[in-house]
Amino acid sequence: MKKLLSSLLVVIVVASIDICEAQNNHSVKPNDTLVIFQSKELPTIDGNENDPCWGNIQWQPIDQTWIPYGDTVGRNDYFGEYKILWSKKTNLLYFVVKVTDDIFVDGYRYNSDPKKGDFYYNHDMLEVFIDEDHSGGLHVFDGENEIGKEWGINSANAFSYHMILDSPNDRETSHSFTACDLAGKSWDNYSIADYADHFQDFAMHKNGSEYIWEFSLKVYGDTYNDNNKEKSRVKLTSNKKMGISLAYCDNDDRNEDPKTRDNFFGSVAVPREANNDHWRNADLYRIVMLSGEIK
Ligand SMILES: [Ca+2]
Ligand SMILES: [Ca+2]
Ligand SMILES: [Ca+2]
Ligand SMILES: [Ca+2]
Repeated sequence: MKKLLSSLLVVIVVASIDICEAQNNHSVKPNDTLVIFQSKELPTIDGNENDPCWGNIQWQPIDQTWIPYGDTVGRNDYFGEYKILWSKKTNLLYFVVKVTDDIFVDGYRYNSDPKKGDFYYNHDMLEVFIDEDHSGGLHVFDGENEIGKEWGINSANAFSYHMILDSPNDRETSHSFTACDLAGKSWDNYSIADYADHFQDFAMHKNGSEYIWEFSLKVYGDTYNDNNKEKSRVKLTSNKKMGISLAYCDNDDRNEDPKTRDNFFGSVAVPREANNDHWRNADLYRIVMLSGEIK
């Protein structure tokens, strides 16, 4: 009896630890390696997931509510998932991301001067975070001294692509977007970069409240320099490890001024104290591994 009681206790303790750590039943943790298969055929980047190569790949969730932390939202308000493939031939990563969002709040207008632009993250927007060498660490600025310690010494240590565009009309597709990210040396001396040309192809298709984002991405290393991009372009190879997370900013109020995001959803479970860290720190990006296996 005593033995039974103690094993019951162990079960209860383990179960409650699990409840504390997991924000929901499908939590993916940063260390749960995502194997990215090679693509036999390349997907057509048209905002349609019907390419045979996508059919062979499993959906991955973007289901962790980072803001407000642990919040639950209805399936109609937001639902998101993604797939990734890679190609040796084109040296590109391919993504398809399916998002349900009841109200699409767009209207962001890009300006490289942060004083003149709107805050992009208060509009509906997809984010892709990539740390090519899975180094982790800070990546906001090319900072020196104290700034470097707090915000990073190399902004190219990892990229956070804030992908934003106006919604196409229903059953139509858009091919142009902005990929915003911070660049510069400090909060006194920075700009909003547009890295849209890091994406070889891009499409977003609207079908009612469902949005299919499909795109291909070039991968750059941490020696990246805007004036000589190709020099830091990384050759994708089998068994290569990287850090990649995806996230979605959801705002559902078109009329508010100023706009404020309602929710921020991410593809990995993170602790409460790191609920909004991806944009500045790559430590908790999900580990991915490029597989030699062709699907
Ligand atoms: Ca397609
Ligand atoms: Ca929504
Ligand atoms: Ca890095
Ligand atoms: Ca929305």
